[in-house]
Amino acid sequence: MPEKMTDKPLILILGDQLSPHLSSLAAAPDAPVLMAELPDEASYVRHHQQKITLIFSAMRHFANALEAQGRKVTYIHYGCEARLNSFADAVKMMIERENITRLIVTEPAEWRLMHDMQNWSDRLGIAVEILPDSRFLADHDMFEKWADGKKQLRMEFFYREMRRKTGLLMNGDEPLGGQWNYDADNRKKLPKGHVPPPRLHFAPDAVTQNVMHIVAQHFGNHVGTLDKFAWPVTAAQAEEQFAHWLDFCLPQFGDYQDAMKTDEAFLYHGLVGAAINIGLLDPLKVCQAVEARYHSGHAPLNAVEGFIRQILGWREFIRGLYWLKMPDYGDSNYFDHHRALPDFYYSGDTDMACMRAAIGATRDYAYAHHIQRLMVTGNFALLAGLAPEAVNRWYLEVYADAFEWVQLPNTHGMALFADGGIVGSKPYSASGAYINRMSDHCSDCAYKVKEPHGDTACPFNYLYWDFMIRHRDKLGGNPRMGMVYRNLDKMPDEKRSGVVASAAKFLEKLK
Ligand code: DLZ
Repeated sequence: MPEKMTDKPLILILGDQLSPHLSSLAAAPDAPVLMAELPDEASYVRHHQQKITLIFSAMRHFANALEAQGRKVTYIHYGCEARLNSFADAVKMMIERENITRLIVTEPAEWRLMHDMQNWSDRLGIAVEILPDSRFLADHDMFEKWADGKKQLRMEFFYREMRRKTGLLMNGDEPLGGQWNYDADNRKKLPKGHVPPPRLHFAPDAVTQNVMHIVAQHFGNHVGTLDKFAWPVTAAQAEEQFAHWLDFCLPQFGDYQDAMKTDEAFLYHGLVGAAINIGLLDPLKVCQAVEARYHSGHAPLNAVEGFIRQILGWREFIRGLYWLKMPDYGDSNYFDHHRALPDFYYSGDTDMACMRAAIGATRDYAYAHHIQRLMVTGNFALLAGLAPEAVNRWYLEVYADAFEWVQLPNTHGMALFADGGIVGSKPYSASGAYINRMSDHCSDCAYKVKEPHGDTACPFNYLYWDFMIRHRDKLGGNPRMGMVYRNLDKMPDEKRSGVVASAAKFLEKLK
């Protein structure tokens, strides 16, 4: 038989598929593996330096672990094969070099790559098997069936389905404790002087240090710094960090989930998003470990349910919605917002203390927690009318956990309401009062949170009302915005004109 006819499979593993139980690995236990650090992936947006470092280092560690288990791995290091820019280039090289006849790959998490991959069989002349990603707890079919015929897709109802499907936090058919959602208990401000527990960080090992040199050399002009890099880069490290969080942070995670504090980027947050999204932690196991802490009496239900909702509910809902609505989900611009992203989204150089803290954490750690992302940088982008496309790109660049499937619905839909209400039922918008209630930022800010307008007033205050005035035609009829518009109607004319004038002045100078 000519050599070309023999079955020579190859498994391609992508940088966010670093899981030993991946469907592609399970499908062909003896097949060799290809992994590649590629210019196209590293540059399709200007990823934060720590994000590239994390992915390359975790990929290298994962490749080493596969080799230790006896797998043959071809690993292409960044810049070592000058002709190879894309995954298709790398596979083509393997076809030419090794006579590969069949490619096995777990479905990519991003639409652009899936779209590309669907042509590979024709382009490359081999069989291409794209397998489901069983690391997600809801497959495409389940989400499509759930969404079918529904006028509105709301996370809360999907989440209940997922609780029933997995049995997590269930008591027979009923939710444990009698309620599905304890979010109302999870909005406490940190007491004055409260010191959150220390976090487990991982000093860069030799593999990470090598990657850091490459990143400094090729991506040194991308956002962020490397000196505070402390991400777990192996499954063992991610598990160690998670176990530490279970012991020291989970019990108060619920209470302080929405709180913000200057110079405390992590507070009680799990920091597991990046590790789960690249495959170092398994989402179901993480949820089960958290649930076990409730049953053993080590964590209250509001903390445990709040965490599980993020992973089992929100994460799966967002992923289902992304695949349902792509490829044009990000094209909408409900409010017709077109303002350029101000430079301080990269530099952090702003007098607004809350923005400085959120962007500073982003720069230093490729991380900011969900309220900083939603109610500070996201809220500002919405109120100031920044162009969704620019804001989406920024969120995709700057966070270690950001892949388009999770970033786009969260930014475009939840933070910016640019989808006109597919993800959320109303815009998440707030004035400075909310930020003051949930943080200590306002006491050390150049602006005064109690002033509604004027040069020294908190910009969130007048931008909030200016946004409501500008978009009354789109929001005035939304039942969930009724109270806001009733308050606007009661606003004295003098305050109203002050708000509009302050917003115009501020936005004119915004660069
Ligand atoms: C994000 C990223 C980066 C920066 N670099 C690589 C890479 O060089 N090689 C790779 O396999 N994956 C990388 N990734 C992750 C991919 O972009 C990700 O797998 C796809 O976007 C699908 O989600």
